[in-house]
Amino acid sequence: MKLIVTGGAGFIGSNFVHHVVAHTDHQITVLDKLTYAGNAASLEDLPEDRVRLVVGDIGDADLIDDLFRRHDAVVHYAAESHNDNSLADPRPFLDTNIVGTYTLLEAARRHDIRFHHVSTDEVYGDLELDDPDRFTESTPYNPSSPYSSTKAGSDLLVRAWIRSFGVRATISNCSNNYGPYQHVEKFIPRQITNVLRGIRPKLYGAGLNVRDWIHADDHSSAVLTILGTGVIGETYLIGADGERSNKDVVELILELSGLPTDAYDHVVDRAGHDLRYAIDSTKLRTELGWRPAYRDFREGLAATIEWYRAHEPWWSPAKDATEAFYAAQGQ
Ligand code: NAD
Ligand code: TDX
Repeated sequence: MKLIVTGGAGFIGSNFVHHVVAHTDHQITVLDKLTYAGNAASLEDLPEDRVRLVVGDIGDADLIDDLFRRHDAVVHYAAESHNDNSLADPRPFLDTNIVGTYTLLEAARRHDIRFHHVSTDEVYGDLELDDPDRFTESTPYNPSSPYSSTKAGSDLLVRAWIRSFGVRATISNCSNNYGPYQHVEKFIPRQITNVLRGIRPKLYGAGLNVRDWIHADDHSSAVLTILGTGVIGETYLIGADGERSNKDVVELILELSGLPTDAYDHVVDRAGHDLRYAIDSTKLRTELGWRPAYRDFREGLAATIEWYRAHEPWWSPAKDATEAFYAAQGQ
């Protein structure tokens, strides 16, 4: 299969490209604008005869037309992905997440190309800490931030293009990912690289917010499963039963780094901060037989800390600007 991976130089997209190269014979064209979040170095150890990088914007209709003509399927990861950035400046989120996805859908319609849309559990809003329910495919949309509302909007565009125009698409909504190649603006890499630089980790508010962690490689295996055997028109939730409070995660990073578990700071909370996300992935497991491979968060986190320790040249160019952005907001 000839596959286009949009956003394939970002965190989850690059993990997916590594996964596909290791587990299939597919040829991959990565389409990535290389924004501040994209890094060609995340793809540099991959075979050149299997993976090609095209630097471009998903909103460039002519470029998309040309690429879609020559491929069988597209897996759409490209997005503006960081909630804190979306609070500071929402505009790029509308351009890429909404108009960019629209541009891809129009081309998918013209070329009848198989389309998989990668989305997030944040479209469902948040849950109370003691709510026994988790998100399912039938939970109503209720996004909180500019980021999550533009992802919700993109999901709804995909649904409409399936129903109105017969686009052969599937959608997945995944929980919080961790693993190698994640930008230092995000929670886990920010705290790991803070510790590596001798800076105290920064917890928003009281740190009681809960995220449902999944290793990026498990997200990749789930997307590959859906691309292979998912039913056109269907949505699948992806999660690995990994609920943890932010405070627990910071304490574990400190413990695994050999530091006192209270050596962190509480900082200004995020505006509109979602309290808890939790995914029920029964549909994906029972209908498509998917299972996560990374079941021990402590082990996965220890390996992720080791990856950042060993890859300082990959992350350090972005670290100072990222911390300056946070410092300006008291975070
Ligand atoms: P990321 O910010 O690390 O990567 C995004 C990539 O998209 C970058 O390489 C960037 O250069 C590229 N990009 C941005 N705008 C573009 C444009 N207009 N045209 C072409 N390329 C563009 O994001 P991520 O964390 O890897 O997330 C990837 C996808 O997965 C997103 O759609 C996100 O909503 C979704 N998702 C992320 C998580 C998570 O925990 N990070 C969880 C669930 C779903
Ligand atoms: O320094 C920090 N301190 C802190 O306490 C940062 C950067 C974050 N946090 C908190 C906020 C969240 O409760 O940690 C939690 C995780 O924060 P992020 O890494 O920014 O992730 P989140 O907002 O949960 O969104 C992520 O998961 C869903 C991804 O960034 C999204 O792209 C994805 O859709």
